Amino acid sequence: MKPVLLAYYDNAPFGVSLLEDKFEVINLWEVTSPAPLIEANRDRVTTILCSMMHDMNADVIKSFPNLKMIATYSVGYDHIDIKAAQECGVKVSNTPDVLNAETADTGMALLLATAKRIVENDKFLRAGKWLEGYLPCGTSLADKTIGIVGLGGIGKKVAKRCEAFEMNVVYHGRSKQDVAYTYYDDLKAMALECDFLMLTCPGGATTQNLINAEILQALGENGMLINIARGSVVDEPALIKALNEGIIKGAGLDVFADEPNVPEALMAMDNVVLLPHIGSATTETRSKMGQLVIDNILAHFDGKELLTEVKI
Ligand code: 8YV
Repeated sequence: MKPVLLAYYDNAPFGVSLLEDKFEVINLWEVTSPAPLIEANRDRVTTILCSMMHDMNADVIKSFPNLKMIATYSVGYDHIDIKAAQECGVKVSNTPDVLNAETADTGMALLLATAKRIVENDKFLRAGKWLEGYLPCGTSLADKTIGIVGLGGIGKKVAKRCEAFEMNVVYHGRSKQDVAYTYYDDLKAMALECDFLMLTCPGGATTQNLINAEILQALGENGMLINIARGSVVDEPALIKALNEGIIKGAGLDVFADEPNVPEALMAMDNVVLLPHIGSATTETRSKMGQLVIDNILAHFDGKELLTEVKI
């Protein structure tokens, strides 16, 4: 009998059907009420394929007595209790690196769109308002300072792109790195010097609400916030207040506190560009992520080291 792989996610555009030789694949994403399927197979599940919207907390992990591996179709693993997984002898793989450039590009798209009021101008033109004049001017990127919060793989790609846009790049993170950009160990001190903040750090307990009212105040009335990390990194009510009251000038957001629910207050604002968490969403990059998920699962099946194991 083949081991059971529980697929919470379809791994698009790389179908989980590629694993059917070795596993009995149960596609939870195909059914409207997955609970009975999970119950019927709980004891036989050895492998879970999920993504960042599937909460793999300690209770979930422990409820599968024969679980050996969780493969997430995401670089982020804040939805998985890694400590609990390790305690249960469950290996975890993610999809780092293959999406760095893509996610950084999405960050740049949001940066440009927010600073240059691209979406607002598009709506303005389509509404036939060009005949009446112009919207107020946008904000330059060149010669401005951008503070990158979390200079990991994605943050470094953002930094490189910002250099090409003739921006001054500074960063904040857990530790100083061997890079040419100025490091701030104090986030507020960095925000005071920045025109833009770009969030590229991991989500989870250590970065929860890192961007709060005080940091937004420090960023200031001409400042703009770009978030391609996790919604949890930003105190969302504080951000809404800051945008409403002109404490900061604008925001470009790919991620939200309670996805896919986006606060009405943000939807109503013209100085905000909103995306439905599409940081890595191109056919090319999603294919690479999907391939990496499958390669990790097959490596584990064959008793080999995982290609990209999450270790803490
Ligand atoms: C998601 C992401 O994986 O990789 C991450 O951490 O947040 C995204 O790339 C993607 O949206 C699929 O759910």
